[in-house]
Amino acid sequence: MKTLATFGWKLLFSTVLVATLSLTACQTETLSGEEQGVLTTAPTVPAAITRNHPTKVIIELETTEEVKRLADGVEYTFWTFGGEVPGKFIRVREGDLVEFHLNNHPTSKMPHNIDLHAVTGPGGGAASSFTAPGKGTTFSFTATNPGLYVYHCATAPVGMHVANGMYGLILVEPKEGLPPVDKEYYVMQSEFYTGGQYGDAGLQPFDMSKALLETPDYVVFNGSVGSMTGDNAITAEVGDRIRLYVGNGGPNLVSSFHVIGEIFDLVYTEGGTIPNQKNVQTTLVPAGGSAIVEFTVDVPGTFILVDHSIFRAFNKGALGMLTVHGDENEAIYSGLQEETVYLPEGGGVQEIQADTPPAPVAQTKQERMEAGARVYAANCAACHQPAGEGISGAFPPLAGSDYLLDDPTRAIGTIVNGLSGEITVNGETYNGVMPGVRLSNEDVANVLTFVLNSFGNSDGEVTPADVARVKSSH
Ligand code: HEC
Ligand SMILES: [Cu+2]
Repeated sequence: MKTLATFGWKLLFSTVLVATLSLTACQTETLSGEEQGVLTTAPTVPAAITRNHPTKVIIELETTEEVKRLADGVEYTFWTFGGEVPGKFIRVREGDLVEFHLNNHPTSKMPHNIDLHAVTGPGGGAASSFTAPGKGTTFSFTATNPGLYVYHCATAPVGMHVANGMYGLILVEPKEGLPPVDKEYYVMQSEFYTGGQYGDAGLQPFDMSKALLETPDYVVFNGSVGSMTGDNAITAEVGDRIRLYVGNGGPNLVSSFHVIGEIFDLVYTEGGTIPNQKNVQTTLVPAGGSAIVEFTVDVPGTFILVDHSIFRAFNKGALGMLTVHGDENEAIYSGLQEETVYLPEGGGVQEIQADTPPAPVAQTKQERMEAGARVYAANCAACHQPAGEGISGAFPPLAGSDYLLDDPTRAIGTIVNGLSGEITVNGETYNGVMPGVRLSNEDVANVLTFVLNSFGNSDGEVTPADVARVKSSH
């Protein structure tokens, strides 16, 4: 009897539960109002949506073709959504009706269209948005599925349109919104395939054969080398919770996204809506895909964003910075506590191979300076820092270095042969190892001339003949 009664109650209870659930599922929110979508340029993200109902959102996006900076001294004809690479960040709410206007600037040479992975329909919108130069097209879609989606151009040859910069992100916020955080940023990785090699100066053409082989010269965050470093770094305060919307435009490579010195507390794998993994070091971001990562910054400093396919980070440009300001927390991170000398047998000065091809011959001091700036950026800045300021205790400064300016000829030997053992620069003692950098006489002359006349230094010129003399006297 008792069993039967319990069973009866359970039955009643589950019937009520099922009825309630199906009622919620059937409730479709009604669309009301209309607004203009606010689009932002990376690394900025539009503000979170506060509406509690879907609306009609009008999005206007313009495609352009323009020459912009890919790296220092290197230019590229980018094809863009909104004038920048990556394209503008679009943010709508689940259930919104999006009226999409794609306008192709009259100066474009190519037609373009848009495939938004957030669209359910042929070509993700591409079938309805083929837009010739000087024309505009309109189509509408309902943002049925929440998530972080890539959009890209899908005009033939598709690979070339994507390789030239035509991609961006659209976030469809779930109805219930995303948990609030202190800072949100937009980071998108992609590759460039250029006629010349990494660092080769001038306007670089697209190289189809490298694209087919999937061997890019550049792998970058937010469209260019250095777009997120130094003064362009993204920032936060100690204690902030940070959410990064990470996309990968490809066209070919998968990104192993990692932040040096941080652990992702939460990852929405592949840009879906379930925060399905905690405590992640590196997350995969597929080509044409995304990920949302969240973490709290506990200590101040510079945290480096990389594709952990590490040559891409340190040799092809896939490196960004997050600068965190605030008070130290020595319990979480002590900083250096002790340094001792460790000299195993067989250790010695090593050599690193420079990755710049022989530069064209510089005639004037001005040409030497320009060529030298590129050699510096590619071979010296990683240690001595972009403005030659060095890093106290590790890499001596070249800016105002009394050691260097006392004897510039000695510096030729330093570059060619490397340097180790104790030296004093501007009163501070250094005892590090600088590997010899394998550069042509021309490049050594150029980089030294550049250093001797930059960063506040203002003296001297070194010629290839000077370098040859030092090499032969060795
Ligand atoms: C891998 C890091 C690294 C790279 C790359 C590097 N250096 Fe150095 N450099 C050092 C270190 C470390 C020292 C100090 C060595 C010592 O303590 O004996 C040094 C010392 C020097 C000095 C003498 C000290 C001073 O401040 O005047 C000069 C000049 C110099 N480097 C120039 C260059 C130039 C030019 C390049 C690029 C062609 C370059 N270095 C690349 C690490 C590096
Ligand atoms: Cu296109």
